[in-house]
Amino acid sequence: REDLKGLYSALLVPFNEDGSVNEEGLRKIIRHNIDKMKIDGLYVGGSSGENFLLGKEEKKQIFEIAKDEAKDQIKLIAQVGSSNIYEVIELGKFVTELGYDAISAVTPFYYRFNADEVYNYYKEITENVENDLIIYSIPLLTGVDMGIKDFERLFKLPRIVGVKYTSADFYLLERLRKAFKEQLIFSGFDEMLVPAVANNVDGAIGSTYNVNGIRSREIFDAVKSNDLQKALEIQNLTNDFISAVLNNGLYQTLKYILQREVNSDKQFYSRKPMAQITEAQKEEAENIYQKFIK
Ligand code: NAY
Repeated sequence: REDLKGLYSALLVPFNEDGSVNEEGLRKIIRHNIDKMKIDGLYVGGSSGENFLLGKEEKKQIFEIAKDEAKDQIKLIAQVGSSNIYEVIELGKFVTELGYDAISAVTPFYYRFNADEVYNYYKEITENVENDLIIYSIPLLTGVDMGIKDFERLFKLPRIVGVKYTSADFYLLERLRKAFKEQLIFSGFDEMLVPAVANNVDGAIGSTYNVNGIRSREIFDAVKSNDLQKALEIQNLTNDFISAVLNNGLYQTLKYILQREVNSDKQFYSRKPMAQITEAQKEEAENIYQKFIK
């Protein structure tokens, strides 16, 4: 469990124009994360990987490529969750075979599942997949809001080792941290890294670390060594970057920057129904790249 701590990029996935996975581009992004961003691990199959737009075989393909490229150089967490529990279990077994360090599963969404249903979903996964599991809580996108009692019950399940907490509720984060010292808590909002680390999270998982990993590590370390002034300075600059990216289209802009960083002559497309980057967005993405990353 201790070994899983650290800074993870939520892996972005480049697609070809026809919607298939751009394997060469994906390998380059993984290398960029390992060699240049010096990241501790990758979170594969998250929102940032456009995972919820993909079929089962495509998810497997991405899990395989990521493991094949990263080998044992960094830690790998596979997000296998969805509302199809049989697929979740199949993917969980698949990535465990491949050697992933842990699995993660988003709360089941779309239907308004009650707390018992959410609990039973995790219970069933942990009973069937022999790997550590990190709950993926992202109420903003799933509509599933969990309170301290819900977490308490889930954390008693033997294989559950923590939560990827993508929420701006710092009161709940503070309560969770105090109550569950043994559980791993990963912060999910890159723009709120300072307050998350100040609340003693064990790590962070985010999309912007794919291109802003070095600065994010500096923020993490500065808070840890009680240099709040320095941490805030870098967070301020980082958030100028993140705000610009969010205003211009999150995944489109990050993928444009990655395409520039890894020198790919092929465009990194998004998966439909995500929109493709427009000429005006490209121009702004280039400005952002020149200003903050290059
Ligand atoms: C993932 O891919 O599952 C995530 O990392 C979730 C965390 C990201 N949240 C979303 C909604 O994309 O990194 C964050 C986020 O992109 C970043 O903080 C900018 O808001």
